[in-house]
Amino acid sequence: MTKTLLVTGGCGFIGTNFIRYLLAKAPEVRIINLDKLTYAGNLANLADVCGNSRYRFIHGDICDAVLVERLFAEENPDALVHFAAESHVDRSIYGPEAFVQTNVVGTFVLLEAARNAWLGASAKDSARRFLHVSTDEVYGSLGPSGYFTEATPYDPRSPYSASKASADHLVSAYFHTYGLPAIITNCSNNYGPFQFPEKLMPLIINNALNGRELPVYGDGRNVRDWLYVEDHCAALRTVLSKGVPGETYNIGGHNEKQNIEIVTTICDLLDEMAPPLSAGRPRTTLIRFVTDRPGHDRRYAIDAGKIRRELGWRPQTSFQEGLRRTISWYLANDAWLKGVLDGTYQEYYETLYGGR
Ligand code: NAD
Ligand code: TDX
Repeated sequence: MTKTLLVTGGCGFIGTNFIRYLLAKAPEVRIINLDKLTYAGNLANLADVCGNSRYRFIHGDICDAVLVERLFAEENPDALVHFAAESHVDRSIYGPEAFVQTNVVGTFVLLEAARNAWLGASAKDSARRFLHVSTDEVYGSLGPSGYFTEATPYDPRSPYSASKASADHLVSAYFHTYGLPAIITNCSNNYGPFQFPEKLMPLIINNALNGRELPVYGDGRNVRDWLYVEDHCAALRTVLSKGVPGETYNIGGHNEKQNIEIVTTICDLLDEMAPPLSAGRPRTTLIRFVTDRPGHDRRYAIDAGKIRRELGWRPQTSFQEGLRRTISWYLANDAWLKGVLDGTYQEYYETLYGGR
């Protein structure tokens, strides 16, 4: 039986990978993709699937309640997978308003539309799902040891993570108050194809390819837990089919790395895989330590034991393999990279890194 999924933010990094993953692996699924096409959304990511009868694109804003309600009435989706967000921490520091608007108000609009459309279906019995894709950043910052579990209290530190935490609380409230069959996932740092070059990995790949400085914040010893994006897509598919409404699932790679290690590994791989810099200069010589990000969380690490035990998901891609695949993708998709590095990006880069 065909299932209709309403996906929000499907033209961004994870949404694109998720849609491509489902179109390839889940023939029973039909996807409606609602995306505003902000700077982070790129229609070209899905150009090759736009003729697929299992795919429909709608250009629009999740904050537009009339549009969202019309889509629920027209398409009668079985599930919603909510990716749409302002997602970059540094941008939230310089301009928090859009984060509150899309991440909090937008999520509220979707919740209201789902509640109205699915009214009467009890959370226990309904096959509907409101899958809210969130982040480990809602838990705040860890010291040198320990892990975030689903029971870790929320302690967001940036406008981005505060807006995601607010959205998570609203989703949870709609489960408890109205019985909306909602599930929340909190995932660690993703990497892979189609990631916009404001995030650490693609920014470093792009700069290192072009012989530009590689900005590392603070002492470079902040730790992130890196997960290959396809493993995240598989986890979300598992949660959609087996997850229990009202539950939260942490998703992580058990793959903690200091930022400086990420940057030097990318440099070494590019020296091996890409044309050399002039005079064979190693790319690590481009590294520059710059002023730290305000409120920079020191360490994130996920305990993904619950999703492993209860739903049987675990990551499949080793870090070495994932990083090689990511770098190969950027090398093979030079035109994509050039396409997103327009004047607006140069302005952003200058504002953020100019005087640093
Ligand atoms: P992204 O910034 O690459 O993409 C966001 C997408 O949402 C873009 O296509 C954009 O056009 C769209 N969008 C933004 N505002 C919108 C609006 N008002 N209406 C409709 N569409 C809108 O983000 P991403 O990295 O793909 O992240 C997707 C989701 O996963 C986000 O909710 C993010 O918080 C969460 N997440 C990301 C990571 C990560 O490492 N990237 C990790 C954990 C959780
Ligand atoms: O130029 C840089 N230099 C640098 O040292 C950039 C862009 C980042 N960094 C550091 C900051 C972080 O410690 O690298 C680490 C990773 O930074 P980002 O790629 O900006 O990711 P992060 O802030 O960890 O947040 C990401 O993971 C959780 C995503 O952007 C979020 O959307 C997700 O929720």
